[in-house]
Amino acid sequence: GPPALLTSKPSTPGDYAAVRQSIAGVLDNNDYDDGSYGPVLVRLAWHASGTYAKKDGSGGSNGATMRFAPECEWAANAGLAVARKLLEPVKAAHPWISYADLWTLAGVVAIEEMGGPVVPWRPGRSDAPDGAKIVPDGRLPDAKQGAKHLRDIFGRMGFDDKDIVALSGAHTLGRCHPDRSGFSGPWTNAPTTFSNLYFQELLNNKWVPKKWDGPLQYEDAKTQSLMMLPSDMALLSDRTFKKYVNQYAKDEEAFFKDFAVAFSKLLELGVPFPAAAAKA
Ligand code: CCH
Repeated sequence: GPPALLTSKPSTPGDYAAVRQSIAGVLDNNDYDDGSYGPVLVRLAWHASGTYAKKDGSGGSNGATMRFAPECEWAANAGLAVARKLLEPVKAAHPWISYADLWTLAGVVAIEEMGGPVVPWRPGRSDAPDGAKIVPDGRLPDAKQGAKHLRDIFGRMGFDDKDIVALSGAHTLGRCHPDRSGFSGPWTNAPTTFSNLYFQELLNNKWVPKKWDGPLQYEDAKTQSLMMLPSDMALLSDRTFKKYVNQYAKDEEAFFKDFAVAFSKLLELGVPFPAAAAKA
């Protein structure tokens, strides 16, 4: 049955520590993937936020519009219903929190529980009604593309080259699912631990195109058990990106620090916080 925290009476509005505990309580499950829902929760927080455009302030995590069609049906969001459903009992135990705050907080808690940095997070997002105007499909990155595309997509959100590489380090977590994205396999051998292993694997393996029926992806020549997307490989082939890959592979502390800043910023894009609110 569900953890005790989820069956007790609704928590006090504003008790984010209680929400964090409930999220931590639903993370582990030996029947799912590598034993943790952490990675897919991080992906939900990112896709909820990564629709933002700086030039007009549209998109972003505020509104939690991925609850509704068409956003929940975008190809880029395939598989994220798993993460949204997982959080329903948490929402039921803490009905006062908005979905938009819950989804972003869940990504933050998952990263922390998997051994990653503390990511500054504050509440303030509200939920939009079904039928609210949403952004067009196509704002999330396409794994088949390279460095220019990454700069276009992340530049639209206001991120620079260093931010792009730091955020890409989240691929140390989780895996690709053929029934979701069409790609297959994990980037590291420790997909439920947040670390700088992604950068080490990128640098230390010989990556060759995988011979299979699926879309172009790369596998490590030696064990053929790890993968890289074409968009991951762009971090190696672009000189500026590679400089940061080298740095983060050597210095996990620097990666954690830069990731925490960039991920926190990502989750806050477009959110109308009251002017003087402090970070919780
Ligand atoms: Fe990612 N990502 N991501 N990604 N992603 C996929 C899975 C995860 C791209 C494509 C894919 C970020 C950036 C990019 C995660 C976090 C982040 C998958 C497989 C594809 C494809 C989905 C599947 O099949 O389940 C591309 C392209 C980019 C370009 O930059 C960023 C930024 C983040 C977070 C900061 C995580 C975590 C996963 C694993 C999900 C899981 O279910 O295991």
